[in-house]
Amino acid sequence: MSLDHARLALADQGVTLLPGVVPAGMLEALRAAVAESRALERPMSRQVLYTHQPAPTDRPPLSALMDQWLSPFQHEGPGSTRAVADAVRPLAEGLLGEPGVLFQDLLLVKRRGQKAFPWHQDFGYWPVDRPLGVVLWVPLQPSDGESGALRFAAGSHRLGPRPVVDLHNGRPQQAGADLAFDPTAWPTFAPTYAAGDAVAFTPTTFHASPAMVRPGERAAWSCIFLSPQVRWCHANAPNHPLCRVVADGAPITEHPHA
Ligand SMILES: O=C(O)CCC(=O)C(=O)O
Repeated sequence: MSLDHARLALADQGVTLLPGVVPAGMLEALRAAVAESRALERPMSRQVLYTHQPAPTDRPPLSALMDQWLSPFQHEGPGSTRAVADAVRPLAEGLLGEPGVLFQDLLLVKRRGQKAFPWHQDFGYWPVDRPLGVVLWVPLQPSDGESGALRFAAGSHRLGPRPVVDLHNGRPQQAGADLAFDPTAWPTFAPTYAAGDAVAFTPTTFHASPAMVRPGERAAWSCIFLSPQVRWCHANAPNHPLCRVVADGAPITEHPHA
């Protein structure tokens, strides 16, 4: 599929599969980043981001769902994903149709016993003012539903921003908020990913991943490139760690946010 076709599919469906776009060397580098993050005991995210209030005390740690390292591209040397993020930038910019600002990336490892990730949009977790950007999700081995591969509600980006979800229970974080999203109302796009496939989706496309039921683990890497039109907006996710370092209202910049 050409990049133009993929950009149109992304606009229309909110998601598009990009077969064979990630070379073996990049997958190897990302697997090495997972191994290095573990070997160096880099801290994993301890909890789901509760965007507007402290984590409720009765919630388990994030490791009930997944092992996650936030923004490994910001590190230098071993375990850094910076080179891979730089290498996929042209793809992301081709999909955006404009220059991209690398906002954050994630290493995401799912093992048997960890729970399913519920339906959610990503935009509500970010301290930015508009959902203009593209998320690339790259499984580091062939993946399907039984290994907890990411799936999508095709077209659901048309709902626009909906309340941010508590990933431990799939309900809105804010008491009384109405998610107004029914996954059965949208066609489910649940690819079987071959090695080297990636999927692109928008910040408001609802997505979820089932529990891993195979032995071993499912590792994935995701990265987010935003439009340069986007501005920091602390009010969208005041508890995001970047709110401590970026100026509210300023155009977004890349790490180190000087
Ligand atoms: O990798 C996964 O299974 C879920 C990741 C996800 O949904 C996210 O990071 O927003």
